[in-house]
Amino acid sequence: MSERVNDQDLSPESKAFKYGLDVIDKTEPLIADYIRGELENQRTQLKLIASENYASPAVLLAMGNWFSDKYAEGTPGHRFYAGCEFVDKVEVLASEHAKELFDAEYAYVQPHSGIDANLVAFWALLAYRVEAPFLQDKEVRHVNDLNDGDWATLRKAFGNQRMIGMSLDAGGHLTHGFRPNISGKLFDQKSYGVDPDTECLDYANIKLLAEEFRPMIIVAGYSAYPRKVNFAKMREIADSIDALLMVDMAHFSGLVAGKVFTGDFDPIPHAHIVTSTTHKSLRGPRGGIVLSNEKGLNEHIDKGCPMVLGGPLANIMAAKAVAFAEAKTASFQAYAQQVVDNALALAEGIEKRGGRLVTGGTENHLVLVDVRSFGLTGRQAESALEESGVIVNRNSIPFDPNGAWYTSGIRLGTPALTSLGMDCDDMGEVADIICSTLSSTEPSQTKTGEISKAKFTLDQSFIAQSNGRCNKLLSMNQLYPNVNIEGSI
Ligand code: DSN
Repeated sequence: MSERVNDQDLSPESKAFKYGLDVIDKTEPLIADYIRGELENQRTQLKLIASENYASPAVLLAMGNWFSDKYAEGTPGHRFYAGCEFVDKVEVLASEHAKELFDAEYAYVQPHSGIDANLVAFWALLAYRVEAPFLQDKEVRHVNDLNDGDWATLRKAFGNQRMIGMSLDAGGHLTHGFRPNISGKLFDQKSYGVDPDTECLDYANIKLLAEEFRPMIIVAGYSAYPRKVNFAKMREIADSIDALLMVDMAHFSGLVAGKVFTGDFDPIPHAHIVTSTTHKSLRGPRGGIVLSNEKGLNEHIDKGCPMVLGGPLANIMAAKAVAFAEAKTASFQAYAQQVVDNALALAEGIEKRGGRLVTGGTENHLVLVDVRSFGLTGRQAESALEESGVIVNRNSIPFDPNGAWYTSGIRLGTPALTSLGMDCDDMGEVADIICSTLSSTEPSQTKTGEISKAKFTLDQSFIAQSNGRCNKLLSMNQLYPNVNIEGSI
């Protein structure tokens, strides 16, 4: 907890947030209280959600201003609204920063989230591969110029395409063609999994599936796979069947930006199109981006709004520009390397204490623990750890016998704790808190005498001790050490 100090001694960051909260207090004090409460929670819990991070005060402040009030559908210089002088500057700057950061020819910074970025990418690929050749064949420039019969044919062609993506239990993502997401309703999808013995991707098998199924799109990328992906190999597979390679690097874009993933493991030179969120390991505001080096694809990506996106959020694009500027620095590269070093130290610490690691280890920012090694389901492990002061999410593991709700795993990520300044020694302590909690957790019995998949017992004094250990780590590695909001009216 920050100490109360005189206003004149406050840092600029403290003044910005403290006075901002004072303004909100005058209109809806409950919201000001909830904002303070969230900071307090984030300062007192060990955050190991692999997809979360802590954006800098500069990124946070760039989001909260009058850019939020401006409509700007279209692209810089080609808007459907007047008065976009500064929105244009913001979008161009964010896009230039992204191109330089990722060494990409083209960057579209409007998507509001990862799902949106993937939707933009899917529609751009469909427009590139299906719509544009069809219009050319019919010798018209625009879909509005097609007669009703040809339009019906084109619409059927959109719905008649195939894709492959990584299966959910192997660590793939719902937006990679699974039925609960629009991508699964739009495309005929088959998924590739991992080798049952190594739990790693088997490129020969992916190639076989691709040759058999002949998808138009191959999606690579994951949200719970603790290994690197060889994008050069994925591109070879795509080229061999004339498919388009799309990489969703939402989880590891910070490691690409920080030059930890290079060569075959950097997706930008290999994929036709790359999507990402901006708020995970990249440590920016919540949002998405689309990158490409493919000639002719950019004009279709540019149509993301209004094809599948609402008007761009200029305040968020401004915050993306700030985050990309931060990610271009040497200190961000050191951060990205530390994220990976910390994940390795965490993995080793957990394995040493009896936890089974999916794939036997990690090469990125995340660790997937098979909590059956502690006699628990993922659901029990997630809840017990929350009581201990450690925030994680339960996750399916390959061939999970407990299904997607209870699961057999927990996913741990190091981007947030690394942003706090924690190092490999700290990861030893984190591994010990996690493993001692899981070892001390006992599944309860259901009313019918079976072992529950959700309920458990954990000793209260143990919980207090664990929370104390978490708070000690957090007090030595404070969140926003120069932000003090104590004493707001
Ligand atoms: N945000 C993603 C994750 O937690 O990996 C899910 O969409």
